Amino acid sequence: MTRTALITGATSGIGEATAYEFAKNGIKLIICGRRLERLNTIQKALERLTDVHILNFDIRNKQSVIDAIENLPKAFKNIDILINNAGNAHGLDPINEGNLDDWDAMMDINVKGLLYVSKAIIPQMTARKSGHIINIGSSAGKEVYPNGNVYCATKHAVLAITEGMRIDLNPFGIKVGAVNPGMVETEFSQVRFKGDPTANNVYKGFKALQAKDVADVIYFAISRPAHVNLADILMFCTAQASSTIVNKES
Ligand code: NDP
Ligand code: 8X3
Repeated sequence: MTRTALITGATSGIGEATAYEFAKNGIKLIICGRRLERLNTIQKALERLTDVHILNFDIRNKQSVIDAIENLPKAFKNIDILINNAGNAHGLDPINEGNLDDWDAMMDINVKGLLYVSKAIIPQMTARKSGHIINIGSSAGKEVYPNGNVYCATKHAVLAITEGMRIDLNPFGIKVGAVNPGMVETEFSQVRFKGDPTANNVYKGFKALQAKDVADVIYFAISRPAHVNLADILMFCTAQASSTIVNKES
């Protein structure tokens, strides 16, 4: 039977690549994000492969999240797969110089937004006693690096929430796992460094992970047999050994 997936943060990077991967494999899609134009373009491109519905909301707005998911059309109401991907880093400053708005954004999007979407979808999964949730964490959820403070805290929280979900949803047969990438060349650094034209220099001198590399792993995770759950995947590009050790060409 055709499964339906809801992907947050599907307008760029890992979320967009995951939408393409799922569409190629015939999974029905609900794609989410704030940038409506991009959602429209992606919908147009993917509709040749699968049915695609758009949800346009800011994940920080609890009521918008609840309303959007409650009012899904009948054909998209039953969500089998939830990919909690929306998120970003905002700033890279020592804790003593951190910006409160950056901290709010990261906590509100990466942690609270993920919880709002999950809260809106989990009840239908528990009622049906099936479902699969994948939270996109980060290597930053496994270790803290200089100036990463609050971003790392949000990703540590994502991992704690993932474990909590897996434990609490276990009686319902719901799979829960995390995919934790190291550096991926997406719009992530442009957001982190607020549009600085040199933002993507962080990927210079080595071959970083690409969004499709992560999407491949996410698709692998959701295509395992019913009795197999990939609980926690840490992935790096070959040049990266840890958050701070990257083998760059000099
Ligand atoms: P991108 O910046 O390319 O994508 C971020 C996505 O999140 C966009 O689709 C954006 O959509 C969405 N998003 C951001 N803020 C909001 C919001 N307030 N409401 C709704 N959607 C929002 O980055 P990535 O693809 O790299 O990031 C995806 C995930 O992967 C994040 O959780 C990130 O922390 C994680 N990650 C990234 C790594 C990297 O190095 N790139 C490494 C490890 C993890 P829109 O702006 O349209 O709302
Ligand atoms: C994104 C990767 O190294 O900037 O989670 O934290 S990193």
